[in-house]
Amino acid sequence: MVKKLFAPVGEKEVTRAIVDEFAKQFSQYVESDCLIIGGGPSGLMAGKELATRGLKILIVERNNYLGGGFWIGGYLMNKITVREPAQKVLEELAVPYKEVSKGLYVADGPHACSKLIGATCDSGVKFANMTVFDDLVLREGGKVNGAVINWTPISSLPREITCVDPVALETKMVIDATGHDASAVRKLEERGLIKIKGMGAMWVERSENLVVEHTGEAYPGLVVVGMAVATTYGLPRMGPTFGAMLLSGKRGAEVVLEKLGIKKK
Ligand code: 48F
Repeated sequence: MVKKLFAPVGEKEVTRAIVDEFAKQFSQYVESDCLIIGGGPSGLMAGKELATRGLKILIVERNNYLGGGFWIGGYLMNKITVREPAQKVLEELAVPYKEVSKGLYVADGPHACSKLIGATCDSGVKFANMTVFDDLVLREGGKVNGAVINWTPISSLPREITCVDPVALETKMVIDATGHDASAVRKLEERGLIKIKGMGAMWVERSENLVVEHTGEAYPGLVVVGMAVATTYGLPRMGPTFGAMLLSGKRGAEVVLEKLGIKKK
């Protein structure tokens, strides 16, 4: 005789709970205030800041897991670094860190990444994971008004097995937080609407400042954050230091608020 520790709920109730809740949320987020493509450090940070201000935010992430490159510092070693003043963001997130030399701080990747994901979830951001960004929605006058998405596994199925059309989401602003790929900006380049410069060689001291400085609206309705900024504007890469990703995410959120006419706090 099995002791009844759990509630008497069967398979059909479990399946229905998943389907109903997923469908309800998906339907609600077909329209949002801001759609963020990419759930790495810059996208998560931007999402957290915007949702904290009460905006309806969806992050589209092609992987099952969130966090992008933030789990691992570099070269498969799970310590992440930030340079002054970005340790203040680690403090905000309650991530333990230590100063290893003047102005350079180190933290555990899994701890920093899971805290950032947790804070983003707590702020009210919703996620479409295993979902790949496919294209932009462009309206007359050229403003970005949404994104076309599909299930990630669809792209690895042979054409003879299936051809599944994507679906589209409408939004007021899109943020490209896809890292080195700059996937959303690339869609504009494919149409001759923008010219991508491609990421420059590594130079940490210059790159972090430049990435934060260039964070902004690259095209009406499209804000670029994180490493996608370096790719778009030909800025040097920075390697495994993440301060600029966190601060660029914050800056990107400020730009979205400005564009939507929402006052700074
Ligand atoms: O690469 P990623 O972590 O970008 P980031 O936020 O931070 C960059 C750093 O991790 C590091 C660095 C500086 O410290 O050089 O690389 O700019 O996160 C980007 C996320 O976007 C997802 C991808 O899976 C990752 O989680 N992504 C990329 N392309 C798509 C996408 C796409 N087409 N559709 C959906 N998600």
